[in-house]
Amino acid sequence: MAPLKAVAVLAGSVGVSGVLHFSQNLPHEHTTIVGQVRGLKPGLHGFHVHALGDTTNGCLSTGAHFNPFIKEHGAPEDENRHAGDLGNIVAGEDGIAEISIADTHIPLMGPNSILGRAVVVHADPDDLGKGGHELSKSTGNAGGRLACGVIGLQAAI
Ligand SMILES: [Cu+2]
Ligand SMILES: [Zn+2]
Repeated sequence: MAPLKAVAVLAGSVGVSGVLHFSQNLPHEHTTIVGQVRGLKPGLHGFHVHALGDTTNGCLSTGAHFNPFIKEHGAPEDENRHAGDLGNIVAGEDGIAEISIADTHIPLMGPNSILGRAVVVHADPDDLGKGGHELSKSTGNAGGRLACGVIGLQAAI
């Protein structure tokens, strides 16, 4: 069975952009995400898979964090986390975040596939559910949505 590949082209209203490549080799194995996001303020930025691939109202219409198992917001390494909770990406002084993630909660295959949903990059750090803010357990209080992209199928080469 060939690996399943997908791509998301991120865009937003504030000059943040990027391309992310997704790959999964087998059902129940991890999905990898490799790519770059540019135009960011240096530092941490919340990074999630949101439930909907709807960008009719920009990133606002991509819904909440992808959460098929009705859990609370958390860190990627937490058992109690939304499937879409990928923590933070880190932009350097050049505003570029290099992304290399392997995660078992975001399959491209099967009933809880992230295909057709959206990746979102936020203005602020994700507090991973531990910030004590009223939004910590739902969004990580990660602030506005700077850029997003729909996760779409790519040719398996
Ligand atoms: Cu988000
Ligand atoms: Zn979440």
